[in-house]
Amino acid sequence: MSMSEAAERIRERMKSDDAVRVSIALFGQPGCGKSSLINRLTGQKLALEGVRNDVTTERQEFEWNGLTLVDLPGYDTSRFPADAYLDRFRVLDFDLLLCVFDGKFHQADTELFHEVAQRGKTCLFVRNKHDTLWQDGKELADLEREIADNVAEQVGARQPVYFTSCRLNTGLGALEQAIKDQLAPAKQERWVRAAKAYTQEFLLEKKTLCEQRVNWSAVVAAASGTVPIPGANFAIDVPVLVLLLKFIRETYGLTDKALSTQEFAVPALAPLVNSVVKYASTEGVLLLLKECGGMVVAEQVSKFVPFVGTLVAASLGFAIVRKVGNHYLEQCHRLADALLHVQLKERVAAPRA
Ligand SMILES: Nc1nc2c(ncn2[C@@H]2O[C@H](COP(=O)(O)OP(=O)(O)OP(=O)(O)O)[C@@H](O)[C@H]2O)c(=O)[nH]1
Ligand SMILES: [Mg+2]
Repeated sequence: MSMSEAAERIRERMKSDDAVRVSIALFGQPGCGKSSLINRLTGQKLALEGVRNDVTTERQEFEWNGLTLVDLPGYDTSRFPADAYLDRFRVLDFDLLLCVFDGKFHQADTELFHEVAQRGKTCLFVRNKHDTLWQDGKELADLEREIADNVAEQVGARQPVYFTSCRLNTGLGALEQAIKDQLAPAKQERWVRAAKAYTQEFLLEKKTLCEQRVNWSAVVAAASGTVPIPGANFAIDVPVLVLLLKFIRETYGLTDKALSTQEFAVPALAPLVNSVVKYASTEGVLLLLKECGGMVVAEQVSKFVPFVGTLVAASLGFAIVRKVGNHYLEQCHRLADALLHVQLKERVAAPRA
C-alpha cells in the first residue's frame, strides 16, 4: 500500500469515528440535579443549575463533542399517557437513559422505567445529592442499602444504584464507567472523548485515543504536505495538525470556556493552562512546529542519509507531526491530571453537608 493510499484510509477512518454520536436522556423530578449532572459529566457549563425549569413540557437538549444530553420533562401519566410521552420525546431513540432522583424514589419514575425497560432500553439509576445523605444513628452504608432496596422493591428487580454528589464530585467516576460499559463498542470511544475524566484510568483512556489520533494524523499530514517547513526541504499539511490539536484539547475538555472557570484558577496550573492555550491556534501550531521541527530534523536526518526524495520528506514530516502532537498531548494530559489531583484533595478536605 502506498503512503497516499494509507493516508486516504486513515482519513476515512477518522471521518467515520468523528461522525459517531452518543445520546443520553436524563429524567427525574424537578430539582434532583439533572442540570448539575449534565455539567459534571461533560465538565462543561452547558445547563443552568439551580434554575427552576418552568418549561416542564419541553425537552432541553445540550451538545458537547458529539454527545447529546437531554433533560426530559418529568413523566406524569396525568399529562402524558406513556405512549405519547415516549413518542413525543423520542425516548426510545436514546442510547441510554439515566433516572435521577434525590429524596424519595418517585412513582412516576418507576412507571417510566417500566415503560422503557419493556422496550429493551437500558436505564441507570442515579441517586444524586449523596452529600446530603445523613440520618442520626445510621451508617452511610445502611442508608445506601435502604435506598437500593427501595429501588429494587419499586421497580421489581435489583438494579445497581449510582450514588453521586455534584457538590463534592463524588461517584462520578463510577457513573461514567457504567455509562461507557452500557454503550455499544463503537460508541464507547465517543463517550471517552466527551466525558470529563474523574479517575486516572479514564484519563489514560483519553490519552490512548489521542495517541492513536496523533499517529494517524502524522501519516495524513506527512502524505499530503502543503506547507514547507523552513530550513527543511519538505512540507506538511498544517490544517491537519491544527485539527489534531483541537481533537486533543477537546478530548481533555480544555476549551477556552472551561479554562476560564474557577476550577482552573489555581496558581499551580497556570503554566500548563498557558501552553495549552498558546499552541491551540494556527500561529501556535507553526510556533510548535518551529520548536519541535529543528530537533526532529537533527535526530532523524542521519537515519535517512542513504535515501533521497519523497520518502525522506514524508518520513521527516511524519516524525515532526508525531513530535508536535505528542508534545501537545503531554501538556494537555498533565493539565487534566493536575486538575484531577487538585479536585481529589478538595474532596478529601470538604465537610459533608
Ligand atoms: N448538596 C447538593 N446539592 C446539589 C447537588 N446536585 C445539585 N444540587 C443543587 O440542587 C439544586 C437543583 O439542581 P439542578 O441541577 O438545577 O436540578 P434539576 O434537576 O436540573 O432541576 P430542574 O431543571 O428544575 O428540573 C441546585 O441548587 C443545585 O446546586 C448535589 O449533589 N448535592
Ligand atoms: Mg434543570
